[in-house]
Amino acid sequence: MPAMHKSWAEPWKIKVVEPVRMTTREYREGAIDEAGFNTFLLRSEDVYIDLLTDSGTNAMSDRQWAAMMIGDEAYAGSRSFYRLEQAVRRVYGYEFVIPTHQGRGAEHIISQVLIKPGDVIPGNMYFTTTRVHQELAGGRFVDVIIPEAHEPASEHPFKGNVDLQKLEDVLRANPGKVPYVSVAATVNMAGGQPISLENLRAVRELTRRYGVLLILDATRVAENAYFNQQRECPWPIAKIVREICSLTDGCTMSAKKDPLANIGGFLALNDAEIAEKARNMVVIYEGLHTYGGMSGRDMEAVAVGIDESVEDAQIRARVGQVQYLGERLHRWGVPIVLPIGGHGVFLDARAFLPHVPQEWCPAQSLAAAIYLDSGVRTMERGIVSAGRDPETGAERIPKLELVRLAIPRRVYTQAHMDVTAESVANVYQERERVGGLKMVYEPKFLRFFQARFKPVRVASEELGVTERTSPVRVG
Ligand code: P70
Repeated sequence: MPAMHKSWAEPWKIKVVEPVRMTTREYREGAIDEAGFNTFLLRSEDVYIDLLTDSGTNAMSDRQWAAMMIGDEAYAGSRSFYRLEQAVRRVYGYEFVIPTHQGRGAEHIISQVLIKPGDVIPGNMYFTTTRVHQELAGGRFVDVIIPEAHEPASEHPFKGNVDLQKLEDVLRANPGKVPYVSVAATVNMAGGQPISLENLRAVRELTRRYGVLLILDATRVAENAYFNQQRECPWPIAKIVREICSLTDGCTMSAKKDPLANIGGFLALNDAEIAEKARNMVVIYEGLHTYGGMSGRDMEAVAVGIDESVEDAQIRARVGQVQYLGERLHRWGVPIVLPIGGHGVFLDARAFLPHVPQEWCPAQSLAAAIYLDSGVRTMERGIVSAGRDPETGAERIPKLELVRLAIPRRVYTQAHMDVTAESVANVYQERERVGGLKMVYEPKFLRFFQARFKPVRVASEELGVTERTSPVRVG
């Protein structure tokens, strides 16, 4: 292995650049108003530094681009599919590979194949698309993550761990009704927090004992492996990734994250019968089982990206950049989720805006305020994302009310992180001026993507101050 220096640096140099645009505050006021105060509805042209998501926003390597040129666009039996299949078998170790257009395509198929109406699916915290597909298949998600995961300030090194007692209680109380346990590595909604190998082994033991499957959301498994390496087990990343996968029966993957592609995903399994059912479903919703919604060149890019994603130097620099931003904010006293996660820094909007009640969507409002300050785009991960209970229609009130600054892979420099940190610190200094938002348009499914908001005028008596509106400041 090459010598590791104390400081990380990216194991690549930049060959192509894309200009970004800076705008005035006045311009951004118009843009966010037009977007209904929802950062998902902004035009990317109006964004300066885009930290909305690390999904599909990766910069590909010259090798990935080169591989795209030799993509085989055959409808059936594409050579590029077999390359992808080989990469998945080599790196993750699953036998059967079913390509999908992206992660949620794989989630849809595994949910339809394994879940019956009335089933219960325990998991280490919900993810929006994963849960909605479980519910659409007639299942109900039950959160069995450790309680520390819901505490932004808890510095537990593996906040993605499963509460084994809680899991066993669910398994015991629902015989024949748990088709599989759903485990994510890392846990997005908890702040990009890892699960430990030790915990995963114990979960594996329980699922064996109760005869249920264990399905991994492998979307950010290499990032999880980095934390395992640093905190638990000093193996190379590739070996840890392989170990995590070997403890599970299959995985869903969004190739838009870890595997460094712009689009794509797959479902991977070890059971031939389940794979057969899934392959039969994929042709209805995604495409033939040798492309599943991806073009041949997309599959090439994913295949090469999978190998790059488990290189030690690559993952160290990737997570290192996230840590750099998080440490800056933490040092300046900005409330963030600790420990700092793998794919982004999560601001604790309740602690940031204690004067904004949760029904006024503090995280949504904070994301709008940061955009207004600098043109940096972030994402709400709080009450708006949590949505409503499909049975009762009641609002879900999550304990975590967060704003995520997700870092695209290989896209921004340390200087971009500095500018971002300065902007967030600036909003923090002026936080008293940021108020709330109320939803004026609410879509039925995954409402956070398309919902629209209007600033709420905060009654001055409630705050003990004069005139405040949000997130457009008045002072
Ligand atoms: C994000 C993206 C996608 C994702 C994920 C995990 C742990 C599955 C998927 C689905 C995109 C996103 C999705 C919903 C709400 C906001 C943003 N996460 N599992 O930004 O994969 O997007 O390929 O269908 O994080 O975190 P895909």
